[in-house]
Amino acid sequence: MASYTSPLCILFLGMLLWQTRETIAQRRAYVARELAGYSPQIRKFHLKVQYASATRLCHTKSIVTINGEFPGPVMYVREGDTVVVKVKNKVDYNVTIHWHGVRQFLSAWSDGPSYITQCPIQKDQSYTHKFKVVEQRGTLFYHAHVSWLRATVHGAFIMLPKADAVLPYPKPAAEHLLYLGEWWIDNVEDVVAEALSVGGGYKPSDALTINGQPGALYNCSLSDTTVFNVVRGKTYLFRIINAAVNFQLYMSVVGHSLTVVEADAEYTKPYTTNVLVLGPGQTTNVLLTADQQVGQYLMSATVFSPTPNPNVVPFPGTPTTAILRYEGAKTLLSSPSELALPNFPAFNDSLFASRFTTSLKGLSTYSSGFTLPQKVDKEMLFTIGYALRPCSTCNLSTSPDPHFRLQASVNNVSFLEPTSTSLLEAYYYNVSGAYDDDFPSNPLYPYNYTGVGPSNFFPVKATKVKVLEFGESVQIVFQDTSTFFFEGHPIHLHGTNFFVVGEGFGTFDAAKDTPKFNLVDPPSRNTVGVPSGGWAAIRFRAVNPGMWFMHCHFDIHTSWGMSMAFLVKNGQGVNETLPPPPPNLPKC
Ligand SMILES: *[C@@H]1O[C@H](CO)[C@@H](O)[C@H](O)[C@H]1NC(C)=O
Ligand SMILES: *[C@@H]1O[C@H](CO)[C@@H](O)[C@H](O)[C@H]1NC(C)=O
Ligand SMILES: *[C@@H]1O[C@H](CO)[C@@H](O)[C@H](O)[C@H]1NC(C)=O
Ligand SMILES: *[C@@H]1O[C@H](CO)[C@@H](O)[C@H](O)[C@H]1NC(C)=O
Ligand SMILES: *[C@@H]1O[C@H](CO)[C@@H](O)[C@H](O)[C@H]1NC(C)=O
Ligand SMILES: *[C@@H]1O[C@H](CO)[C@@H](O)[C@H](O)[C@H]1NC(C)=O
Ligand SMILES: *[C@@H]1O[C@H](CO)[C@@H](O)[C@H](O)[C@H]1NC(C)=O
Ligand SMILES: *[C@@H]1O[C@H](CO)[C@@H](O)[C@H](O)[C@H]1NC(C)=O
Ligand SMILES: [Cu+2]
Repeated sequence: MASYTSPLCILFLGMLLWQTRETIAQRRAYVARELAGYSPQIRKFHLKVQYASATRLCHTKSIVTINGEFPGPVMYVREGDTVVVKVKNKVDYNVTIHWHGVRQFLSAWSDGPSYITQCPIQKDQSYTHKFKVVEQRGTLFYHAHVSWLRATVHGAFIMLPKADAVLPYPKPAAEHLLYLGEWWIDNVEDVVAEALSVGGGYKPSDALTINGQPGALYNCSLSDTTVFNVVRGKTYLFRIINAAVNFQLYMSVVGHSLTVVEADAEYTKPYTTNVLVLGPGQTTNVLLTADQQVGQYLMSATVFSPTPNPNVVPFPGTPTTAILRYEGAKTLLSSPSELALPNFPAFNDSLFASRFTTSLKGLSTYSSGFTLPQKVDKEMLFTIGYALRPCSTCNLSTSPDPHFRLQASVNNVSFLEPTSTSLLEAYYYNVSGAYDDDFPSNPLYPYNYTGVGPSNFFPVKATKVKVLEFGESVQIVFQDTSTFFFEGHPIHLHGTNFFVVGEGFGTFDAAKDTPKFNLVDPPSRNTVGVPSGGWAAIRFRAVNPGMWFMHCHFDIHTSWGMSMAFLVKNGQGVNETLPPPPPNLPKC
């Protein structure tokens, strides 16, 4: 800790800021201000949720932002820091902020998902989060965790390794921050409200974005295209965050290969590829060497949607682009046709995505506070897929009967969000009736999940949690179902990382598939892309008491109920017991 105060360290942090400043000029002043007040143990931030005006795709609208910035300000912290963040809500929507992927060890009250660990922060109110960055380093992000507000309310949360830590890859010359996102011309909260009232699909976004900009191929966007400056011969670290709302994305750079060195803020064995696959909620650090001729090259992202055809789940078909510009490159971009796009796999190439994810190997079987369980205490199988619910006000032409609404479920339970308390408060204060603790560990009855399933795809709509005893080792197999059609689902768990020990296509077969699990070097993640028409298996140890949301990171699927929560009970020791809530926890 003493090394924090050394001038060398300040210089290092200063250089880091200087090196990244071209990417998003706005955040420079903010970060400089924050670091000026840096102390080794406590890092204080103020996030104000406020409106700002933004123009994209020839239209201007008001968006919800953090501190008026989109993407929001970058938060730099260091492993071991205590982070204190005051969030003030100045908009008409209820808001919470979630620190996506931060383990929140013994600080479940600061996790942020609305009605799970706290009631929302209402207009003109504030809430101060306090948590420690325990054994974590790398790229994560914070985002709103109410409805779909995270579309514009998000920013990077970068955990620098301890000052004396040795990086498992060569030190890059500089680093860049790259957010992938989606943009609607309409107000995003109106889009989701409309979808839920009609009961059918939703209006897809009008553009994909890189650092908030659609890029050269979209109308009225050319001059605002994001530029990443590089110098020929140097190697750069790109911190890539998929902050999109409803789509997995491919990402690629013309003429340059990308070496993955970290995923979801856990180091990986280096893996070199031309195309990355990121689900929403996933982050990936890659090394890029500027080893081509001096010039400009398109960096681009496009949708990976492993559904049967693009009409079932419509998506923006135009790739978003940014420019990788070498120092000394002659011209700025004057027309989109000047530069070639990368070669992407087909929009529905599940095999490519699976090759990518199974190529990621963890650097160790130790991850932020726990080791990979070689034996498990609780084995669970969670089916995930679409479903229907009766709805008298709906008119859904695509369903068997128009008076049904689209839903999604986990083990045939479609999550019903509480409205008058958070689950964690209900648990802590012994308030009965807020939830049931009988979430099923397995489907009600087995069937061929990827074949012709049962005709009854009408789930229970309920607030159910799964109780885990402190210290239990858990294995969950997520199984996509064929209800209507297959779909990939990026499943995110709060409160802990997990090891992804296996994935495959078809119906999980314990006898055949379990022996093939990777118990040697599985990646540790916070979001797993469950293959379309397939399964993924994860393992973790329940050593963080609290109420932990688990949900599909496609916001539309969470809106439809593809979520549940784990209640991890206290253990014996002081460091195994959830402390009381902070005094200013928002009230419902
Ligand atoms: C650009 O605008 C035209 C005319 O409104 C529209 O047809 C086209 O789809 C737009 N292009 C993109 C990429 O949004
Ligand atoms: C991908 O989509 C195309 C066009 O809709 C279709 O012909 C093809 O069968 C799909 N491939 C897979 C693997 O689903
Ligand atoms: C339901 O939607 C169909 C077309 O999607 C429309 O023709 C019909 O009038 C609607 N019915 C009601 C009751 O709104
Ligand atoms: C809740 O119930 C448990 C077990 O009966 C008890 O130990 C605890 O003190 C109660 N908490 C509150 C806030 O009443
Ligand atoms: C499940 O259904 C799929 C698709 O029809 C079929 O290929 C598979 O063999 C079935 N599995 C079992 C165990 O029956
Ligand atoms: C889902 O739950 C409903 C309501 O309890 C039940 O009727 C149905 O059989 C269940 N379906 C499956 C696949 O478990
Ligand atoms: C709690 O502290 C004890 C003693 O320091 C340590 O052995 C144990 O691993 C800690 N538990 C957790 C969950 O960190
Ligand atoms: C905001 O949250 C409060 C407390 O849960 C709730 O009563 C109110 O209806 C919410 N307002 C909106 C606009 O959702
Ligand atoms: Cu999903």
